[in-house]
Amino acid sequence: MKPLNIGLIGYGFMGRAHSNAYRRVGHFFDLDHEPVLKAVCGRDKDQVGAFARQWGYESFETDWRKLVSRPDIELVDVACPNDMHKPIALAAAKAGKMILCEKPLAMNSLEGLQMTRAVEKAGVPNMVWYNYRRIPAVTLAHDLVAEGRLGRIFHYRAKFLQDWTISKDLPQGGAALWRLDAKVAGSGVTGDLLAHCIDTALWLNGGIDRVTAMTETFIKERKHNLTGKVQEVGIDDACAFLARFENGSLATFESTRYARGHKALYTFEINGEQASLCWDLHDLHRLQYFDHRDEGRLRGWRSIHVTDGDHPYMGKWWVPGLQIGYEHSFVHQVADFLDGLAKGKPTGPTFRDALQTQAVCDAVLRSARSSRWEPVRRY
Ligand code: SOE
Repeated sequence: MKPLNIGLIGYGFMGRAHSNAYRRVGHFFDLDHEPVLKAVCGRDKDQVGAFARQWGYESFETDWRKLVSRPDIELVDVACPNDMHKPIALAAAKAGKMILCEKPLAMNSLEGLQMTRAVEKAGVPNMVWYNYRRIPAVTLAHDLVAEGRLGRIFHYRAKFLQDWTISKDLPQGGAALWRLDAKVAGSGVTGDLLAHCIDTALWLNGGIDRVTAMTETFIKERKHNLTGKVQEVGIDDACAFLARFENGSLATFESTRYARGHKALYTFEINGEQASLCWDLHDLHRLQYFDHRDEGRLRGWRSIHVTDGDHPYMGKWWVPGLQIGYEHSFVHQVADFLDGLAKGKPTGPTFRDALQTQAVCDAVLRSARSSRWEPVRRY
């Protein structure tokens, strides 16, 4: 196996998810490359040093520019807050590094376009961590749709519900709470949660042509952790939108961080002329499937336990019936990236794919402001 030297920037929730994936992938997948945890970067020397020790990184940096310019780093993994994605990706592309970037690609499509042009001009392999595509049941849903089993698609329905920002005493800004700070996150649930739903939807059901949306910010002011002052909240706390896909199907999307009782309820349902399917992150190894072509007396929803050897990715894990979880979607994403690298092929979602998701997010936020249907720009 050829070593592939990783430089990770950011060591929060996603830094851990990615590091875990690099560590495990070679044990379960037969690959040409072996990820080497060369360096991790973060601003706080003590914390990043502790992270490096805990996860087995060979070294650490406190300045991302230094990490990007190190000749021993081949792949830069951008796992820090959204406002830093663009500067890091541009510098990494210029330095000729491969780049894996956390979602959403950027703060908006303009930034996303600059980043996409930069990686394409540099000719460096690139990918965005929309990990839910690689949960085996979601991949199976993709394959069933691609095989045409559902027939003509009429409806796509997705939601992503959480409840962790309901308290008005929760501050915004700083570690972990940057997601509530519009200057750092770019948007609220639209870029953080709906972007996942949109990425899956574009992958399963093709392009979105136009959208009409509404957003709300329920708590208008929160104390800012970095300034200590009570400041206006600029993010969308909730967003719902209607969409028309290019294939003529209609869709509804909804996301909020104010759905008491829901922690990470990502669900989608697709209704086709011949069959329907639905999936739920809280029961992630199951795919519900209904096929109208079944014999009438036996027709009904099948709950497919996606754990068999011939299900996507599952042949690499345990024995049939034993399930895997959330973190494995990241392992699968690294495995596919390394496989693409060996074959000289891009692995989706590339920056360009993620730019299209960003274009839908932008149209949604534009529509929430204009109260009109807005076209989605095609990239
Ligand atoms: C927000 O709470 C969050 O962690 C997102 O940032 C992730 O992308 C999502 O997968 C889970 O929820």
